[in-house]
Amino acid sequence: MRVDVISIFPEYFAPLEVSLIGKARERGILEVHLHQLRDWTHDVHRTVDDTPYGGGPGMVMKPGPWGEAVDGVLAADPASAPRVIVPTPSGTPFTQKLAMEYAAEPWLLFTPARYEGIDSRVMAEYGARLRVDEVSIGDYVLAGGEVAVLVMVEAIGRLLPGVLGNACSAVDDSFAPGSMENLLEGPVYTKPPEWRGHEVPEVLLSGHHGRIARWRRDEALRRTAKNRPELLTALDPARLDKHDRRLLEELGFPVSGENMAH
Ligand code: 6GU
Repeated sequence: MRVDVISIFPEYFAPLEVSLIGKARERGILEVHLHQLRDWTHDVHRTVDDTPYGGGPGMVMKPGPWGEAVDGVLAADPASAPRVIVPTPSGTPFTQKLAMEYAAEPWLLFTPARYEGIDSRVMAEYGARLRVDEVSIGDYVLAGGEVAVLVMVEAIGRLLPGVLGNACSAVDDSFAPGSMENLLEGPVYTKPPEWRGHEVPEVLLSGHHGRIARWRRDEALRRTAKNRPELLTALDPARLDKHDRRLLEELGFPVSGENMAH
């Protein structure tokens, strides 16, 4: 996969040289191209922002430099076209599902903004020719989109074939479609079996795969009830067995008749 990022702070992306994503780049699975937006300005001050039409606080990023920068990136491969991702707190939520969708693309272009965002005509211009998504990583406001790009590239990059050591690691991620769909993962343990008086749950040492799977599912349900109760109410009742239903009732989330599978 090729990833291009246009930003006034390309140095913000140094973490992409480290760890899993750094290794993926060394192995040629991921190709990252960073671009300085100011390289496409023409004034001595390398200006990228101006006051907003209609008034109001803050500054807006000028369309000119963005247009030239995006055109410059598109020219790298005129036979192809990237999926464009515009990070903004006003965007559609970034989810594991969207990460999986992006991981299947050959080319992504991220356009993280500072100030109050990019002049909307830039998204209109490229939206008419390319797939342009405005995407948010959560309900809080960052000072700029750069950290959001780091988050998204890490979530996407770890899904690329050959990036994770264990091919199954991404399969039972929380939020990944599959057997534990929309349940949080429960606690994990490693050696030693006793640490500072805390013991590893006996079932995990039992070697009994059926009991271990059941225990893990119970813990996933408990943790989801505690930390993300709204995920439990959205569970598909058809996927809940008798044991699930009894535990959910104990936890105060009875599976009501009207939600039951027909
Ligand atoms: Cl993508 N950008 C900014 N600036 N703030 C955010 C965000 C993005 N997602 C959540 N908050």
